[in-house]
This record gives sequence, structure tokens and C-alpha cells, in this order.
Amino acid sequence: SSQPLDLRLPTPGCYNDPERAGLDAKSVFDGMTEHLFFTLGKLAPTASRHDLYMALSYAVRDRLMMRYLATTEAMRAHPQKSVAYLSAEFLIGPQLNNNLLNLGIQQEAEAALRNFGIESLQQILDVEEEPGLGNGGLGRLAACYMESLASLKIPATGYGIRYEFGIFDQLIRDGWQVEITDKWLKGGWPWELPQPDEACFVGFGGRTESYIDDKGSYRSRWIPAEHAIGIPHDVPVLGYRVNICDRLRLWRADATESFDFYAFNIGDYYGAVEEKVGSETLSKVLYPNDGTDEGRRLRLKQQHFFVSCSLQDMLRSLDNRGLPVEDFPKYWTVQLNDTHPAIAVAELMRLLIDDRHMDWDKAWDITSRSVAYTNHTLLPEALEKWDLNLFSSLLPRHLELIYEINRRFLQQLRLRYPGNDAIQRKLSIIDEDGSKAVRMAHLATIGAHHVNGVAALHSDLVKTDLLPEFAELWPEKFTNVTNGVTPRRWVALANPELSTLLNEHIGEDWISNMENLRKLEERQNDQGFLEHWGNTKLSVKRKLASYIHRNTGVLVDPSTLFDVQVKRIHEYKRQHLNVLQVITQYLRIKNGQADGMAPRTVIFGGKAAPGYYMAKLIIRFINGIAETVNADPDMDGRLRVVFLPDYNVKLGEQVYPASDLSEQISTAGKEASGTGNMKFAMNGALTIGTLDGANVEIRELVGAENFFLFGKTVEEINDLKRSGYNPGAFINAMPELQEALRLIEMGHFSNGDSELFRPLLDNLTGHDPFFVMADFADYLRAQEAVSLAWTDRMHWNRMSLLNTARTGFFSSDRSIGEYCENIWNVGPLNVDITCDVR
Ligand code: F58
Repeated sequence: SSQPLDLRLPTPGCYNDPERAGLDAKSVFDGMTEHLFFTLGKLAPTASRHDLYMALSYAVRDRLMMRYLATTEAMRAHPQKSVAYLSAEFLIGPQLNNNLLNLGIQQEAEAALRNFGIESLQQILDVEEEPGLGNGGLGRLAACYMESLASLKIPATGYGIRYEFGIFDQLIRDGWQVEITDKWLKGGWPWELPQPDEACFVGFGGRTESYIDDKGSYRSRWIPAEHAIGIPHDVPVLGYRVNICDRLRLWRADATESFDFYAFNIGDYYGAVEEKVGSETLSKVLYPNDGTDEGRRLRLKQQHFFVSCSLQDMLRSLDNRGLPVEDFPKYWTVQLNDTHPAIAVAELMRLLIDDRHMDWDKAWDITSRSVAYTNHTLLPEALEKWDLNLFSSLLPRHLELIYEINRRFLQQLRLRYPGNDAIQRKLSIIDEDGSKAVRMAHLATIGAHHVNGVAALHSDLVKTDLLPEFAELWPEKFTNVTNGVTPRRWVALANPELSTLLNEHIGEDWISNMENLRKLEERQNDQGFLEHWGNTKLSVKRKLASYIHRNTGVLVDPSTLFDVQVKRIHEYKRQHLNVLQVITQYLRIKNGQADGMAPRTVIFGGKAAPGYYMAKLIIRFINGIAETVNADPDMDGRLRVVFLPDYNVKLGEQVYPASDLSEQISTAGKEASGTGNMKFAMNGALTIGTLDGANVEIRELVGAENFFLFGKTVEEINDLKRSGYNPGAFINAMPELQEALRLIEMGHFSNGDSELFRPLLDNLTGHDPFFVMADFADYLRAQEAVSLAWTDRMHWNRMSLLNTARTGFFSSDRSIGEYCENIWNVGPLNVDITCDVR
């Protein structure tokens, strides 16, 4: 008989075994070699760059796993409250460099790569495909928040959907946007761990029925007509230089086996296959809408799918640790990122009442103490409403529960406002004006203990314009958390040149405590330092110029003012206002009236929703102007216009650091916050902007003298609306604007085609819903102030420095700190790793 082998499991409590996951270059190299051989089946001499990317990523993932398991173990041994961030989108961007930075091993990785014949880490980073699991700001915010949660050591899970196809890739053909599918999974994505053992079932459709349970009580239950399975795919989210590692849990839809078998048994092979195909489409594709959203059945299914899986998962985690369901609010705080996950209010009630046999009051107490809701928009067309027929056919039991939530709420209203039927109709969850619909913002507001907007101005407007009666009813429920962005990705990673400068002069502490950038203010009058500051920006601009040349063929001069507008294309964001201003500059140059005008490179980037005609026409418009301007020798050295195709997180990382001027020019009251505005300012760009969203707070912090303000305020816009806005009156007062419009109309920017941009012109000269004409003159004036400021470069550099120094407030660490303190009531977890972490 053989002797038992002397095998050792990893030492309990030691998750940082240096032999298995050390952080020195040699260990990283060894890890890569192992993965090349055993995981990828490759030998080093024949490994491609993609192979090396995969090998390095797996080696890095091993190092995250140590911290991830330590975190899970700590939460099992000492349960404490955890954040569940529910979001239909997580726009996480490239993972490798962020994880290297947060582990502190960028240089070690570079050294390891040199042994494979790779000179710079960048060559490997370039290979990474980003998962585009979001449309824009909302999805990116969720990603920044996960990174800050981990960095602040707050235990958290981000719950979402693992879309097989994320936001489309954008090509530009003949000036038009063309969408192609994003195949982010095609080369294999090394950052996720599927956990099929933790799959959850979700029902759809069918009917409800009453029955008498074994204790003799009447109960309801749901008999769904179909099911899907959610398979969790976990992505570790490591904080900056900490031992805790949170997770993103993304659900992939699969078919239910039980149903397949049933169909096989009755010989309906085709039906079984159909069910499989049907449920897999649930997580197939991200809806590429930005704002306007017609009631799409599949989208509601997606929402219920990921919300139900996530809540079941939270309840199961209590069961697994032997914690009582009644303590749900003690161990979970559930944040709804907009109304997309708002069905959680009804689903948690259903799980507690139908599955756990809890009574209504107890279930409502638990639900309403656990859930909070963040609003991200005031645009009426973007407020989610579901047609009642659609809703009841898909979620009949949820509708019953919503009716009961609503009945109790309306009763409360009746007592508070006797005889006021109008207010009941206005606040009801069910919209009865026209065809009936479920108002998700009302469901979320009634079910949540807190409702917050995403910038000070926006949160005020939520209270005064969007939900005023709710705010009067529950004033303490409504609050503000101004958005933030992570300084790790958006400065430390994206702008290594600036980071080095900062580290040398004020130390590295700003990376985890961004208010420390204030120390820079001491240098604001130091000529040598300001020169250094300007040169640093210039060297980053050179890199972007080379990217532009490689990707668009346009040669741009890095010494010109880089004037940048990158964000989703939307009329309210007013890219067309920017273009009209460019045309004016073009005309001034043409007419020899351009003295004192700063030479500029005007850069645009952003995707349009595929069904949003006007947005797509704006892209065509930008490209039309770019073509005419860039081909005109009179413009040489004075004006260039560039449209960067396929704007995404990766490209954003190149753009923000290389910008001089940040265009934040939405119609006042329309942009809830903006987050790009923050990324620009912290990287030293000056803002030209309206008093909208977080622009207001940026201006207050950096100082009015370091910000180019223009445009009508929310009140002025409202006054214009009330008095019957007539864009013609503004146009008539501006001969230069008339000339610009006339040129467009003549086809000057469309090869003589006078029809191409007509819908745009008709829109602007007709009803001009976003007040482009009303703000044009003041915008032009502000742009002249920009030009003037650019002529005194030292002064410009000083303003730029002050923008960086004073925007530490916009770190997502500050935002998350406020959520923890004012909304979630959670604190940090101390993960005790017995072995030392370097
Ligand atoms: C954005 N919303 C806001 N929605 O427009 C922006 O002001 C804010 O800074 C940001 O949220 C973060 O708070 C946004 O990005 C979407 O992309 C939705 C996706 C789902 C369909 C409807 C639009």
C-alpha cells in the first residue's frame, strides 16, 4: 500500500503566497511562462502579442485571486453590510493596466515582458479589447464607483448583464456613422470566472394563482410560462494598493435544461431548440439607446432577468452564512443605477412574500429599508414607462404586487391631501393618461429610502421639476451626490506624463487622496514650473496627434489649441452649436478677419444611437465641415477639424490628457451631471461651458476666472419657453450666423448638395428645441475669450494648473464616501492577510 502524499493546501489565511503569486518581476515572468504553456498551449518563441497579453493577464488574475478569496473569506467569517450596485451597464474599459497599477507592478510587468522580447508594456496593452458593456456616462460611472468602492475597502458586488455584444463599433463611411457588432469575446477574455454552480432561475410570462398553504393561509404564486438560467460571470475588482478585492457579477442567460428535457420527452425537438435560442438572446446584446427608448419587450426581460438573479443571489448569501432573511437590510444595501433595475422593488417583495412566506408589512419594511435610487436624467423621453399590457404579459405577479404597493401609497396620499384627486393621478405608479403604463421612476421613488440626483443643480431640479410632490411628501428622502471619476484610471493611468510630474513635486498621495492636488497651488506663480507644466501637456498632445494621423489621415499641429468635444452625440449636448462656431471661425479666416484668433484643432468623438436620425446627421455634418476645412490651404496652421471614429474608454484615455479646451455646452437643465467634464478638468483642460450639471460645481471650485462661462441659465431658458421662443429673432441679430447658415444651405460643406443638411437647418431655424440659436452669440464671445487667453501661454498654463489643483473634489472616492455615509451606512472591511503584501 502506498504512503499518503505530503500535499499542502495553501496556508489558511495566507492568500499572498509569494511562491505562487509574488509581485516581483521574476514571479510575474514565471507566472506568464506557466500560463503560456499550460493555459494557452504555446511556447515562448512562437507566442504572439495576443498570447503574451493573455499570459500576463492570467498571471495578474492569479494575483487578484489571492485578494479576492481573502475578501470572500473575511465576509464569511465576519459578516458585515455589503453594497449591491445594480446597473444594466458597466463600462469597465481595459483591465490589464488598471490591475497592474492597483497591484503596484507596472514596472515588474514591463521587466517580465522584456524577457519575451517586448520593449514596452504599451505594446501589450494595445492588444486588449475593451468590453463595451455600456452606452456612456451612466455605465462608466458604475465602473468608476466599483473601483472606488474597492479602493475604500467597502465590500461590494456590482450586479449586471454579461452582454455578448456590447455597444457597437463605429466606422465612418462617406462621413456617415456605420455600426458594426462589437466582438469583445472573440479572442477570449481573461478577466472573468464563470460560476455555473451558482446559477439562478428566472421566470417570465404565464399566470398567477391563489392557493391555501399547509398552514391554511391564502397565498398567491406565479406560474411562469418560460424560464431562463442566469450563470454568474465574476470579474474581480481590485482597489488601489489594498488587500480587498470586490467583484462584478455579470449574468449570462442560458436555456433551462428542465424545459429542454420536457420538450424532448413529448417529442417537440424544435420547440426545445427554440426555447434555448430564445433564452440565450436575453443577454445577447446591449441596447444602444441613449435617452429615447420605446417600450421594447426584450429590454424589460433583460432588466427582470438580471435583477431577479441578483436578488436571489443576495438572499442565498444570507442563507449560506446562516443569517436570517429578516436581517437583509443589515447585510445588503441595494443601489438602483437609474430605473433600469427598479423592478427590484417588486421582485424583492415577491421573493419575500411568495417564496419566504413573509407578511406584507414585514416584506415592505425590509424592501424599503434596503433600496435606494439614483436618477440620471430629467429628459421626459428618457423616463422609463412600460406599457401595461406588455408588463402584465411578462410579469403578471409583479403587476399584482405593484398594484398593492400603489393602493397603499395612494391611501397614504388620500389621508395627506383629502379630496385631491389630481395629486393621486399625478403620483400614481400607473399612468392612466392615454394608454396605461407603469412609471418606473415612481416605483423606485416609493420603494427607496433615498433618491439622489448626480450633481447639485440636477438634484435641485429633481426636487422642483421632476418629482416635486414626492419631494414635498418625503423631503428627507431626497438628496444629492455629485458624480466623480476615479483618479487611478483617469489621471494615473491615462496621463503618466502628468502623474510623474505630480509625483515628483507633491508626492504620490494624490492618487488615493485627490484633495492633495491642492498642494499644486503653491506652484501657480513659479515660471519654471508653469513652463514644465505646458511642456508636459505638449508631449501628450504629440501622442494624440500621431494617433489622429494614423487613424484619420489628418495631420494636426500639436502646438495648436486642442479644442475637444467627446461624448454621445445628442441634440441636447449640442455638438452642432460647436460646429456652427467652427464655421464662423472658418469664415473669419476666409474674410481676413481672424486677427487674434488662436490656431485650433477642433476634435470631436462620439457614437449616435443607431435609430436617432438627427444625431447621425450631426456626425455627417461634422465630417462635412472637416472635409471642407481640412482641404482648404487658407486654413493651414489655423484651423483643423477632426472626427475621431469609435470613441470608447480606451480612446478617452488618450483624449482627455491631450486636451486644452473642454467643450461642455449642453442646454442648461439638460445634462444631469456629465463626468467627461471632470476628466478634462483634472487633466488640466479649461472648460468652456454652460451652467449645467456639474459644470456649475467645477466653475465654483476652479474659480470663475479659470472657466469660460456662456449661455442662458435654466431660468432664462424657461422664460424663453414661456414667452414663446423664436429662433429667428436671434438669427436676425447675427449677420455672421446668417452667413454660416447660408453657406450650409448652399451645400458648401456637402459638395454642393443643398438638401443634405436641410433637416438640421429646418430644425435650428424652425423650433430649435435646444436653444442653439439663443446661445450662439454668447458662445462666440466666450470662444473669443478663449483665443485671447491662449495668447498669454504662461497665464493659460497657470489656469490649467489651477484646474488640476482644484478638482480633487471630483474623485469618485469622495462620491462613494458620501454614498457610504449618507445613504448606505456601510464601512470598510479589514482584510487580514497573514502574509505580507508588498
Ligand atoms: C448620464 N446618463 C447623464 N444614460 O446623461 C450624464 O449627465 C451623467 O453624468 C451620467 O449619466 C452619470 O450620472 C446616461 O449615460 C444612459 O446612457 C442611458 C442608458 C440606457 C438607456 C437610456 C440612456
